[in-house]
Amino acid sequence: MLPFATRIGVLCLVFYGVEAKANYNITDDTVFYGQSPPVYPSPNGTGIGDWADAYAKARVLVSKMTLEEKVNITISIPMGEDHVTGCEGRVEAIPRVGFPGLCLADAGHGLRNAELVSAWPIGMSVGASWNRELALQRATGMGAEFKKKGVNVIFGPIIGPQGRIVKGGRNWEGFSSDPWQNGQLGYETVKGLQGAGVIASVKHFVANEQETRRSTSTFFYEDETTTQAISTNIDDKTMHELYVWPFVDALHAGATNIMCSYQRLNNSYSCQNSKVLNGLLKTELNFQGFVITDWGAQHAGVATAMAGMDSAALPEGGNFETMLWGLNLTLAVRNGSVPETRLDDMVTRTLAAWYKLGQDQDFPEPGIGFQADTTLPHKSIDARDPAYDDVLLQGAIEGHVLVKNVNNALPLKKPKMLGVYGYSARNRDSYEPNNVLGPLQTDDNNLDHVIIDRNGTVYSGGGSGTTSPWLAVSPWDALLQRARKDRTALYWDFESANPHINANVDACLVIVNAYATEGTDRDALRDDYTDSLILNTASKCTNTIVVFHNLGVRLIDTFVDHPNVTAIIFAHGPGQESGNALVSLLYGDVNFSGKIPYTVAKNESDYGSLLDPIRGVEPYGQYPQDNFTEGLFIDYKAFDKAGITPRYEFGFGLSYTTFSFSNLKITKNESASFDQYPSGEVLQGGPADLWDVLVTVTATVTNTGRVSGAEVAQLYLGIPGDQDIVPVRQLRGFEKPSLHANQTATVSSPLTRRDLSEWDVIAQKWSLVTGDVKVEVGSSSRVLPLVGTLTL
Ligand SMILES: *[C@@H]1O[C@H](CO)[C@@H](O)[C@H](O)[C@H]1NC(C)=O
Ligand SMILES: *[C@@H]1O[C@H](CO)[C@@H](O)[C@H](O)[C@H]1NC(C)=O
Ligand SMILES: *[C@@H]1O[C@H](CO)[C@@H](O)[C@H](O)[C@H]1NC(C)=O
Ligand SMILES: *[C@@H]1O[C@H](CO)[C@@H](O)[C@H](O)[C@H]1NC(C)=O
Ligand SMILES: *[C@@H]1O[C@H](CO)[C@@H](O)[C@H](O)[C@H]1NC(C)=O
Ligand SMILES: *[C@@H]1O[C@H](CO)[C@@H](O)[C@H](O)[C@H]1NC(C)=O
Ligand SMILES: *[C@@H]1O[C@H](CO)[C@@H](O)[C@H](O)[C@H]1NC(C)=O
Ligand SMILES: *[C@@H]1O[C@H](CO)[C@@H](O)[C@H](O)[C@H]1NC(C)=O
Ligand SMILES: *[C@@H]1O[C@H](CO)[C@@H](O)[C@H](O)[C@H]1NC(C)=O
Ligand SMILES: *[C@@H]1O[C@H](CO)[C@@H](O)[C@H](O)[C@H]1NC(C)=O
Ligand SMILES: *[C@@H]1O[C@H](CO)[C@@H](O)[C@H](O)[C@H]1NC(C)=O
Ligand SMILES: CC(=O)N[C@H]1CO[C@H](CO)[C@@H](O)[C@@H]1O
Repeated sequence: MLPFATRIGVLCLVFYGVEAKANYNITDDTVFYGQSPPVYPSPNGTGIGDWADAYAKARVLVSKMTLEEKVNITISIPMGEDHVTGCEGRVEAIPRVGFPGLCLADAGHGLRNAELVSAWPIGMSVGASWNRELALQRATGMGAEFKKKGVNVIFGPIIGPQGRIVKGGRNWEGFSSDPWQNGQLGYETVKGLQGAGVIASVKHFVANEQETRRSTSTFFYEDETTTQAISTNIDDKTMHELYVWPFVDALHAGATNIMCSYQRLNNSYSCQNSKVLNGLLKTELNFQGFVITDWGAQHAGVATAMAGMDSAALPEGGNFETMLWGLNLTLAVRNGSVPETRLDDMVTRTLAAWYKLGQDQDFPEPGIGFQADTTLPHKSIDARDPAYDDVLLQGAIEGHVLVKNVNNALPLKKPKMLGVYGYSARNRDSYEPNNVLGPLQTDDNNLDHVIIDRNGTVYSGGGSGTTSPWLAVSPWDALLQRARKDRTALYWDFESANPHINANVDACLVIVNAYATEGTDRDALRDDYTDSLILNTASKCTNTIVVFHNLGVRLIDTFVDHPNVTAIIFAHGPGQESGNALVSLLYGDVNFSGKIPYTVAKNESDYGSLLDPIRGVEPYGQYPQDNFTEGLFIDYKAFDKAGITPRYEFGFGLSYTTFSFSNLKITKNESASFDQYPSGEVLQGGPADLWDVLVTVTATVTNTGRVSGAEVAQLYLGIPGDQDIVPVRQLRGFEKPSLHANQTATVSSPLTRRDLSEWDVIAQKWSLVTGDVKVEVGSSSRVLPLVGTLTL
């Protein structure tokens, strides 16, 4: 019964006319900008590559199931008062065929709403660390906690949003504003989580770049009218080279689940967009696992099934009898609207993911360690593993970025007297009086969507990505320990915006934050209260050291050049080891090695149209539109294109030592194929030969300072082409050697066919670049002392 009502956009008018985005060739004249072409039928998962065994087992199990049982596998029932477990979603067990069910839970930096678990550094801290090995270890440790608690599916990692909108409320959950970096760290994270035996739900597919109007207005907002979610209208080239890019890495790593996003894409909801799911994900990228909706992101029954969605996650209060799938999917299969083979494919994909990670053999009872109401008697399951204590601490440390350090302000040298100011220094101990879960849960429910949380320290953001760790060490907690050891006298004020300051203090720490949470975008990139606290302190203290727990870009131009502001640190969201990490850095026990994975501007206006989310619905009535006309030019690519000097460029960060770069070498792999298009077998993620290494770039990094430290060596490529379309430079490599003073290391970055290709919208393939490619290596996106040419 085609066509299905798949495209709300078509039903509701938004025909733009043939004029497509000027820079791109749209080959099919019937495809107008802002519309999604139909792609049917939904491809079956086939069990390619290392999925073969899992598919064989899944097919056997599916063949034993009744229609009603199969339909039940496609539904995640939300946690509710009637349920014992605290799983965010649950797939019912089918004991008749020996299927124990699934527990699905939030989220990307630790298990939410459970006791005896850890708070890992947030995604943005992982990005700031630029450390693949650490990202892998973090994911492995975190995955193990989910598994011990009986969580089959972890709702993470986030590799979209990618920071397109600077005020985006969830940018902190992702790694970086660069798709290549996001892809690299997403790859390691999927490997780690799934290596620990849990299904990684990689989200959000795709281009959910703002919280404002991410869904219908009645779902999260209280507008008078019901408006549809924003439509992100994206051309094919930008889609491939920016928004889908990191998902390809996740798929290449073997991701078994993808979460479709809230918003509409080219006017069709992501979870019923056949071009996105059947086309991009399941055909082009040959995804073998299952697609689950974001919570309540399903807006149609038959249409979502046909468009390639496999699993429905219900909003709170969702009712099996009246939901879009559930009973109605049974009916739709019975009356022929949805072929039973489509349902079989949904269930096969889901069970194949379960088999692929061995959850049929070696997995706790789903939801076993996860109690909805912890005041009731329940099993005590301790998910923590002391073997990962170092990873929690090191992850927190490397996520800190030092951006200013003058007058030898840092490291601190056993100060005799130290002043500590600011609302983010100390735990909010009166924060949650009836605490039966974790001592310090940060949640949007309690923070009222403010841009700063003046009630206490921030180590993570709010919403579904928050955590409830067993312990969290604030800066103040750790400073007390250190002060006792060093016999440092401490003076403090955590509340006043204009603290009294003992004139004899050696230094003043001002510890503040910039909060963010799911469900709303940030109001601002700075606030007067915090800036005045910093300026007031600096007016009375010659050695003022500012620390931000920032969950996104934080502007600092109101005080950056103040002569008494001697050091500035972006601490991001360090997780539970926050205070210990900060103190070990402040005192030079360890060295700073983080670099900002985004651009800090001098002024809001420098971000142009990418500063704010699209808020209003006019002139599009109930169908708000967001044309991604900037193409690839977000973050540093936009600043480079516009010739705007940022305050701190993407990839910038200081150390207690210095580094030099030399000896750039570009070596072609002569045995590789340099044909224009890949021709390998299409595995999950794309043609296998996209990952062939065609070129290797090496360089020498030397620690030229007096202490040991680690440097993030970064590689950028300048691909030839019209600079209205092709960024002047794009990140294509990073390595992080640890070096003693005077030590030298050779860093090596492999460049794959994929790294050296552009998406060809006509051929619908990755096309190897030809001509002279500029190769730059250095310490940030703007300090690139080594320059060479690669001729392809
Ligand atoms: C989006 O692009 C279409 C096609 O070019 C254009 O008609 C429409 O006005 C644009 N919308 C906005 C909000 O710029
Ligand atoms: C679009 O395609 C036409 C015909 O292939 C070509 O002449 C033109 O240069 C292309 N335009 C762009 C912007 O690539
Ligand atoms: C969105 O529309 C653009 C312009 O017509 C097209 O290039 C792109 O493939 C479409 N993408 C999706 C997912 O529909
Ligand atoms: C999926 O597989 C079934 C057989 O199991 C077949 O009948 C159906 O046509 C296939 N669907 C597609 C889209 O190939
Ligand atoms: C499917 O799930 C519903 C809701 O939990 C349950 O009432 C029903 O018994 C299940 N059906 C089968 C066939 O397992
Ligand atoms: C689902 O089915 C029930 C019972 O047949 C019906 O009342 C309800 O309207 C259906 N829901 C939708 C969204 O179609
Ligand atoms: C089949 O059932 C589905 C779900 O109840 C319903 O939406 C659809 O309209 C029905 N189709 C026909 C042809 O009856
Ligand atoms: C502290 O939290 C309370 C409630 O959670 C909130 O009402 C209040 O505005 C917060 N205070 C500040 C200064 O942010
Ligand atoms: C810096 O601090 C000193 C010491 O309190 C103070 O006298 C001076 O005015 C401050 N400088 C500025 C520019 O505020
Ligand atoms: C940003 O620019 C605006 C307008 O030019 C100016 O009023 C404001 O002070 C600037 N903000 C900062 C932080 O420099
Ligand atoms: C590094 O080299 C310099 C110059 O040769 C030398 O003075 C210094 O002692 C060396 N430092 C270390 C830690 O070896
Ligand atoms: C691990 C590490 O890099 N430690 C060094 C960091 O910098 C300080 C100087 O402040 C050295 O003392 C550490 O050895």
